Amino acid sequence: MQLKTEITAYAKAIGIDLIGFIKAEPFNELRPILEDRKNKGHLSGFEEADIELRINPLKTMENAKSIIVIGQAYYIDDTRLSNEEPQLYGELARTAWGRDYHIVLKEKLEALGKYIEGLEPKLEYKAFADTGPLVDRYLAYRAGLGWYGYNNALINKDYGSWFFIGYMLTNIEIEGDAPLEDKCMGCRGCIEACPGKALEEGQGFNAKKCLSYLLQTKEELTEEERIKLGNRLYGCDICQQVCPHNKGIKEATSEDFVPKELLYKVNIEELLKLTNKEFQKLFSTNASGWRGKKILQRNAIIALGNLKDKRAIPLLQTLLEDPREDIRAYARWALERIAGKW
Ligand code: B12
Repeated sequence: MQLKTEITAYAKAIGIDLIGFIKAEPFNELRPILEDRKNKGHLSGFEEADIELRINPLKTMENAKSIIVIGQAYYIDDTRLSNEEPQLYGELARTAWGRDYHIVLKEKLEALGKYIEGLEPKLEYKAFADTGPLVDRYLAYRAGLGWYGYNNALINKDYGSWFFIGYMLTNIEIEGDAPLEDKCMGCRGCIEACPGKALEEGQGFNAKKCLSYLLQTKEELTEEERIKLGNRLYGCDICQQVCPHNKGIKEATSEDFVPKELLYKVNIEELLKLTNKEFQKLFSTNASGWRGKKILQRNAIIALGNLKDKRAIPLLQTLLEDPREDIRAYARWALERIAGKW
């Protein structure tokens, strides 16, 4: 108990918003959920494909005894945002505001690991945020960080669903926490508001219909899908924005998730003219950068079509000469959309 209290206190001191603990044991109860999604073809393909690895922490670290799960709040109030609004802009979802959360959470976990090593020199650990094999939301649910919403998000009473999840498998025994009793109020607001109709009754979810997926996939997008994207460049927040559990919640205290060099309203003209080096500089520490320049530029071209702003025509016309065939095709589509064809 002493160890757990000390770890928790240190976590708070270094700005970790939420922390909980669970035993590292197979989570067999997850198997039917994952198999069902897989059989229906509703997984995104971005998650670990091997179900055994997803449900059994011992396959990743055979001497694991406990899992420390952390949550990092990322809601930033409008008053902390720049008023700058480029003429033609595309929007980043909150997940891509400020510093890349993968980096931020990894730093927190590493700092925590170092601290625990000082208390328990035999400590071994493996830390992950988002890209690890296990199911992050389930770990956070089991560790008492929140409850599931109909929007599939894990929701916390203080921070709503606006928190990222990270975890650390460790070889030390720590007493586990229990899941919360709280529940989603079941208003169905998210199910109705989801622009892609990805959310289904009974906590179902078809990732392939989620706008967040469409903005990341390298597959060619249909006309209908392109139109649904609006002027989004990366991520979609609608199912969280409409959630009543997200009203009156606490802001992120750290500055990490305040957009700085890269505003959340991204200047599309600039984005479309970036060299590889400039892209690297601006996007390598942003969560939207992992999919590469071409996907973000594709989304920017679709956004120009959807904005239906004639000022975009000269820019789109230059892209008709782009060496990349698919970029030329999306530019043609955007010009037709501005001309009123779609
Ligand atoms: C692949 C992926 C995606 C895919 C697929 C999303 C999905 N819902 O499966 C896409 C690209 C669409 C996506 C989008 C987003 N993502 Co994402 N994503 C992931 C990733 C890598 C794997 C998700 C996964 O395993 N899906 C499979 C399903 C089965 O798992 P699940 O989502 O946890 O589903 C749970 C519920 O459905 C619930 N459940 C299912 N049936 C039932 C039945 C009952 C009765 C109950 C109570 C519960 C229940 O249990 C499941 C197991 O936990 C995780 C990180 C990770 N490694 O886990 C991040 C993660 C889920 N994403 C995250 C975020 C922030 C987002 C976005 C908000 C980003 C954005 N702004 O666009 C959206 C939200 C979309 C949504 N409503 O889910 C956060 C969520 C944080 C939170 N507080 O919930 C995570 C955890 C990343 C992180 N480490 O912080 N994402």
